[in-house]
Amino acid sequence: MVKKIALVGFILSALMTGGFQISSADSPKMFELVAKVEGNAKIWSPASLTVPKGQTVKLTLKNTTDAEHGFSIDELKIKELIPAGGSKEITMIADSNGPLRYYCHLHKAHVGGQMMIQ
Ligand SMILES: [Cu+2]
Repeated sequence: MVKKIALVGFILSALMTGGFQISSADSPKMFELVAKVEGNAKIWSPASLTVPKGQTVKLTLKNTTDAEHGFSIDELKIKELIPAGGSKEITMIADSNGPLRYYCHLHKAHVGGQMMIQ
């Protein structure tokens, strides 16, 4: 009987602390970033993104313009080229502290954004 109570207590505490959420902790968080033209400016949208610290994150980089664009995050050594009208998926782990700047390394005027890490 004492063993049973201890087991129930263990399960309860595991449930309360989220100890059983193994599958959701393992599956990557998905985010989408889009290179687009807004008015006269080329931007990466959204301009700010919050990703979980230390977790695998999948970024889908979409380019809706008619020119090639770059996507870089220096701190994570990410430097990608996304063809006109194309997209690219990258997987990353943000294990440093943010914010990290993301930007297009091809065009200085192309407005990037910042990745917050939480
Ligand atoms: Cu660009």
